[in-house]
Amino acid sequence: MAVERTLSIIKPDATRRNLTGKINAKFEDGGLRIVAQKRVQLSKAQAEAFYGVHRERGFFNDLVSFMISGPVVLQVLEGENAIARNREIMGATNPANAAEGTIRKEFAESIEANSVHGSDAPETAAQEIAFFFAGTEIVG
Ligand code: IDP
Ligand code: MG
Repeated sequence: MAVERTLSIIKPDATRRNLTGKINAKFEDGGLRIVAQKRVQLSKAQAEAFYGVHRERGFFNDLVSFMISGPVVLQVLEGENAIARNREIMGATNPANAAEGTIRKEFAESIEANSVHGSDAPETAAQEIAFFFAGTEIVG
């Protein structure tokens, strides 16, 4: 295993319910370190670009509207095997399929409003981190 970094987003359904601290505790208890964090309101253009890979999916417009419906918390998480580890801590995309103890099992409202985003591979993690953070904003 190697130390990796991954991009995490605490989504608007979770910031609205004041769950940032409870979600961050899951990351920290799970062995990940929050090495960058900022609360922002995404623009429509940013949300469309970030989720561009899903542009052809039927849920794309709804997803973009949801992601700009309130503030998000952008984060870089660091740790051993951080990309896969974060996906384990998050749980399955659809909370109905998420394992006990995961963020999505405990907090997600629906398959769309599922509380967190996490990068899915080393290449996307690097791209997604660079999309939102300057190198100087990340302090390991
Ligand atoms: P992931 O977030 O677990 O990586 P992706 O398939 O990459 O899941 O989908 C990105 C996001 O799009 C999901 O987290 C969720 O918010 C939304 N999404 C995925 N599938 C659906 C769907 O079938 N209906 C509505 N929204 C969806
Ligand atoms: Mg994904």
